[in-house]
Amino acid sequence: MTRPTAPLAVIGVPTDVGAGHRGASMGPEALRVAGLIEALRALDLTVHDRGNLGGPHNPWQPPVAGYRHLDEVVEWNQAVFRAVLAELEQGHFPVMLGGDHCLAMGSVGAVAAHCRRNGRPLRVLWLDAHSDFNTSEITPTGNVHGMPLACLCGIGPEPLTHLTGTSPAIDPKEIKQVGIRSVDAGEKRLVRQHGLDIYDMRFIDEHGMRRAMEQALADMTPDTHLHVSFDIDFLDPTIAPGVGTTVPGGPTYREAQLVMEMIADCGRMASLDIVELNPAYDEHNRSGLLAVDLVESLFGKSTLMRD
Ligand code: 4U7
Ligand code: MN
Ligand code: MN
Ligand code: MN
Repeated sequence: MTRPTAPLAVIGVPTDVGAGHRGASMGPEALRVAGLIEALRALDLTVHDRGNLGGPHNPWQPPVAGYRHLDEVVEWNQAVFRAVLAELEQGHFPVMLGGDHCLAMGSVGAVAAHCRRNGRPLRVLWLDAHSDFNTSEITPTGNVHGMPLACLCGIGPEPLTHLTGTSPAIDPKEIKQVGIRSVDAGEKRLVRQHGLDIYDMRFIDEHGMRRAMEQALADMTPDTHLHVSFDIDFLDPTIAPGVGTTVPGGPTYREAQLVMEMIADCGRMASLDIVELNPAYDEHNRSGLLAVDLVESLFGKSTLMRD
């Protein structure tokens, strides 16, 4: 088993401006209250809790020209981009506590910029019920948390596609998606057009989670930077009800544990988003507690092995 040796920098991103439900802004505190920081320290990791980033409040307006709260989403992501890049430059392992999934434009953008500067290959592992590849033309909702991967691939409004200076920030070939079970009609065309490698629930039913993860983690060179973007709605809603956009038929507790263990074993993870936890929809923080349990496995906690 491999554990990251870099000190972790935990960055709270209390935004829900990208979502269609209020409350993901309470996610960072719910994860801390569930014991995330202590759990990571108990694994002998060095953890700097940076507290929460600041950003514009949620004006709770309807979408304009296909985007809800575009200006606010841009401002939050500029802050995320700066904070994450600063941590990477100090050799830290950034852990973002969301907050809605729009924050991945800033976090993955910073990781991509850092990899580009240091000549390191990048892989983005997207654990989600949704493929988050919408645009203003095809989105059924206007919610920008459904668009981060398209923006990172250069499809979207200028201020979001150019957060890192260069666009596209990432190549679709660098993305692997696991757990997908909700893709909108226009979005389907787009993910096919861009050749995204998607291990959807049908694949997992037929071949099992082990095979899906083996393929999603295959062919990484030793210097590959693996960024994991963990949307809590990846999990089946019977075990994780605390999200705004539940989709039935997700991974079970055991399947989710295996996902985390296989990522830990691959030894490449160098940054992480934990997003979309919405305490307003949770039951006594059980989804927050489950997230902490799974994140422990992600950082190498295992039943039988210690080192
Ligand atoms: B999340 C949706 F229409 N596709 O675009 C949309 F179903 O970050 C949902 O994965 C997006 O939670 C969910 O609004 C975004 C919808
Ligand atoms: Mn340090
Ligand atoms: Mn998502
Ligand atoms: Mn999702």
